[in-house]
Amino acid sequence: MSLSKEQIEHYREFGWVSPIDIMSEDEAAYYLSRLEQAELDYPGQFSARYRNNAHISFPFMAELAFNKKIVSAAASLVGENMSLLGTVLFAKEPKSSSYVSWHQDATYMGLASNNLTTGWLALTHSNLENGCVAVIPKTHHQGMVKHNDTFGEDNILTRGQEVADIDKSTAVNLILRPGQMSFHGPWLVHGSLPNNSDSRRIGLALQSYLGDDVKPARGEHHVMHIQGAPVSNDFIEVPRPSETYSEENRLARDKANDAFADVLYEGAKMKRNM
Ligand SMILES: O=C(O)CCC(=O)C(=O)O
Repeated sequence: MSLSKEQIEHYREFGWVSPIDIMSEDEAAYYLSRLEQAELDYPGQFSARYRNNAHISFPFMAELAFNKKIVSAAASLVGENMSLLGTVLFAKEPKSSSYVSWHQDATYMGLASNNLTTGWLALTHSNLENGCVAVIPKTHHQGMVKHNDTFGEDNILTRGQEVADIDKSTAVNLILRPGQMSFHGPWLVHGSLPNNSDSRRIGLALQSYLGDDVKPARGEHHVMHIQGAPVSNDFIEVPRPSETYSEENRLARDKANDAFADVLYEGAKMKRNM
């Protein structure tokens, strides 16, 4: 399902596009139940501190990264030759104070081009009460801006990085039902508030789909080939898993996570216990 001309224009002008219907609520509930079962069966593998790249060791997560509708929508934004840098499970527990400060994705990613897009797939409802993602329109036009590292206790981001001067009055809330998604660009300022509801708020960020002109600017990057031309030798390619939590895929995930943590924390004053 390629995005329409209007949706692509909206993304280019405002920095995001949402909501996009990917799957039914029933299908999203199926993936949520797979996730919740896997959380029980493999304790710690989806925890707040180990939330990156579960798609490397769990086939049901990879299925989402390869979902035809998602891939074709992402290809409308970055081109047909695509790889995936990583996934992040953004789970906010009921009545939790976890939040995401205003930031741009590309800040510490260590990539040399901005031809990438983050897809955020809602596995639960995502709304004002439970802290949906909010975006500041058109901020991507200013390129990369300065962030301050706060390492805030409840801040979900690695370094608690934050853009200081933001006009929050223009923020737009991306309200999604389970099975809908949004895409935002790497320079769009966005964040989210705590979950004040009695239920979990869970989104899977496909972060990010990379076009074929994207190269590492620094550090080691592990990517999964999604479609089109093979991944450039500048990246390390990780295989799509066919087996749940095999030793090989578990190690591949750890290597990808360690390498990405080195990239994200480069030059940081401290490191969280990841
Ligand atoms: O899930 C959230 O609240 C924040 C997501 C986010 O920052 C992202 O997907 O880039």
